[in-house]
Amino acid sequence: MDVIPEEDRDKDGIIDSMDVDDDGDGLIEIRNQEMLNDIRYNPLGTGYKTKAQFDSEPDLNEDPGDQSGCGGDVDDEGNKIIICTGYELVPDGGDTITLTRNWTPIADDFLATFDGNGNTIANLTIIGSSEDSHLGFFRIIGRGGVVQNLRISEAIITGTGKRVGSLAGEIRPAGRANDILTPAGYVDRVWILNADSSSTSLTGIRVTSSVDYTSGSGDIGGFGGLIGLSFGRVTNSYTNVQVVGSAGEEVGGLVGSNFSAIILNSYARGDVIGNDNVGGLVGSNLGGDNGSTIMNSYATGDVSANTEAQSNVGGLVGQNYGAIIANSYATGTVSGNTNIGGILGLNHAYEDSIVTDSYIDTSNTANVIGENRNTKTADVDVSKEVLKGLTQSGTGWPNHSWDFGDATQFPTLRSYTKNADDEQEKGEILCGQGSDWVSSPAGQCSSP
Ligand SMILES: [Ca+2]
Ligand SMILES: [Ca+2]
Ligand SMILES: [Ca+2]
Repeated sequence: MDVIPEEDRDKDGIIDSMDVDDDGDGLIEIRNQEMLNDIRYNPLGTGYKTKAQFDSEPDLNEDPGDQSGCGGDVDDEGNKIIICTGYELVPDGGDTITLTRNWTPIADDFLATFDGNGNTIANLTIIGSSEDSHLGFFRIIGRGGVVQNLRISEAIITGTGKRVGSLAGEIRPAGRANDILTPAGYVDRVWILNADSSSTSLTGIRVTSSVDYTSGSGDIGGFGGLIGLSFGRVTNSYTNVQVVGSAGEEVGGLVGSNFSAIILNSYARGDVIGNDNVGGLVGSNLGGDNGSTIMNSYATGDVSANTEAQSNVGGLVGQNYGAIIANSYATGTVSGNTNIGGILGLNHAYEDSIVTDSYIDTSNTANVIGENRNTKTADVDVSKEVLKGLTQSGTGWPNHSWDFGDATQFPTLRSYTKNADDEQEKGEILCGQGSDWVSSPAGQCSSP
């Protein structure tokens, strides 16, 4: 009887059942909950390491885990390039990995690529204590880390520490080491959603007791539907979750605190409740050394704050300090103590606190900006408009990012309505770095 040879899909000489990277793209296939959990044992993504292997050899330099068949490309001299740089989701039997146990956040510094391939992680439940800061599927998406094309459904994250998000507690900034610049952590096309979008009891992030908030750099509350504190980039992502920071500072539907960071083509739909600096999309947009930008984004949830003397509540952003908000809108109601605005609670006087081409609906009784302290008129250009039926000529917003719909529809973002695999339809991308980020149509960066 003939033996049928086992398949070697990427033809790297390692049969599929022994190959951790069957398709040779450098990303290790993750098929089930156990494998997903094992990612934590190699946050560099250079091999597949189990808990047993990690317990016997925690040093990745000594043992990165199973690298059988990693990569598979062949170099000019015919040598196989054996390298893996991350993970990809290929769920057994479908498009979802359903978690059956509470999740322990992965990695103090996730430095690899995690590509969901459009698949879903369901039932993400994290229960943290007051000792735990950095809660999320990942604790921290580190420098050079990339998370993309992932859906997370039915997420409930409950913690009492700082920096809490469904996907990650924090995204780290760019940095230079040995004269090599490594980019900031990057999140693209990550969607946090309900299994039943018509549900009235939205799942989401609930921070149930007080946070020991101490002002000063590096000590920020940061509760967001997606990310607690971001020093990186979030693009083409959305959340449909409720975010409750009952005593939280910097609370946002997408990102709690956006600090020298970028948010582009993203939106949040859930209601947001916090104490101070609370926004439908972002709690605090802080320029820091490199400036922050929120562009082509919107929020639809109602936003409210508790009893702090100064609450800074915005339908889109709570406070804006030395940072940019552009081409955006919000539709939620806003309520709180002081500095309450349909788009923005407080715009600081600090140089380059810019809010342009951003709108709330004419039916909204709130001010567009609660308190604007930037007296440079060119820096602030906001108004009430009839949001349904906004047009490109009326807004100046780029057609490649926005789908303006008809007179019965709010504008939506094209990156969600078009085929994401079509490079021409991916909408805007970011070109440049530091404070020089500009958005351009996909594939049109004029310089590296
Ligand atoms: Ca193979
Ligand atoms: Ca692969
Ligand atoms: Ca391979």
